[in-house]
Amino acid sequence: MRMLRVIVSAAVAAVLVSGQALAGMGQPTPWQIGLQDAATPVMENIVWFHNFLLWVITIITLFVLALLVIVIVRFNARKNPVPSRTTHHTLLELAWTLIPVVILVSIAIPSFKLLFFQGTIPNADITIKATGNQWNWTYSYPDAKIEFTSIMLNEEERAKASPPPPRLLGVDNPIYVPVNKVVRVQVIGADVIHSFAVPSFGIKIDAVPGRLNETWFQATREGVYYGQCSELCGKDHAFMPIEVRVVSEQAYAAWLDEAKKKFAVDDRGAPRTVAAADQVR
Ligand SMILES: [Cu+2]
Repeated sequence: MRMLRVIVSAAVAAVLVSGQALAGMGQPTPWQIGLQDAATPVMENIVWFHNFLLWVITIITLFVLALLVIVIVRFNARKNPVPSRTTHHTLLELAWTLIPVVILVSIAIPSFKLLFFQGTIPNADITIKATGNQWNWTYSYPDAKIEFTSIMLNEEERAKASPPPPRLLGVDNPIYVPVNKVVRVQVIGADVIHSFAVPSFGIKIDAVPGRLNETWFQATREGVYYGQCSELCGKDHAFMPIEVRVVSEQAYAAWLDEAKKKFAVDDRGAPRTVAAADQVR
C-alpha cells in the first residue's frame, strides 16, 4: 500500500512539474502538457479555474471508482444469494441530490466571475482593430491612424530573421503594445469567419464579416506572444499567425513613431504613405 502511494505521488509530481516546465511563454513547446504560461490577469484566472476543475473532476472520478469497486466486491450475486430488498434511504437520497448541487454552485460562482471579468472591457489605453483576411491579418490602430498587414514569414525569411521565430508563427509586421496597458481588441472578418486567439493572453474571439467583436488584454510581462487563426477559414488557415510584442512604454513610443511614417492612413483608412502622396501629386 505504501509502495503504491509512493508511485502514485511520484507520477502526479512528475506530471505537474513537467507540465509547468514544458509550458511555453507565449508559444507552444514540444511535449507541452499544460496551458501556455499566463501573461494577463484573464489568463491567470483561466489557469486557476482549469486547475480547480481538474481537482474537482479527479476527486469525483476517484469517488465513483471507489463506489464501483465496493459494489463489485461486496454486493456481487455470489456473496448475496438472497438479495436485499431495500429500495429507499431518505438521508442517502437527500445527500446525493444536495451534494452535487453544492458542487455545481461552487463551480458556477468562479465560472461566472471569470466570464464577467473577460466580458467587461475596462477603460482601454489602446485600441487595435484586427481584420481577418484570407489568409493574413490586417491591424489598425485607429487613434494613431496607422494600418498594416501582417503576413507569415516563409522558411527563407525565417532563416534570415534573428533570432529566428518559431516555425509558422513569425510574421513580417507584428503588433506592438506597451506592457501593463489595457488593450481593447476589435475583431472583424473581411471575407469568411476567422478567429483571433492568443493563448498566453487568454483571448479567442471570432472574426465575423459584418460584425465587430471586442475583447481585451493587459499583458503584464514583456515578451513575444504568438497566436493563430482558430477558425477553419480555407486552405491557408494554418498560415495566418498572430505575433504580439509586449514592450516597454519607451520602446512602444519609438515603434509608434516609426509606424506612423510607414503605415499611415487617413480618416477613411486609405494609405497615406509618402509614396502614395507622391502619386496623388
Ligand atoms: Cu483565418
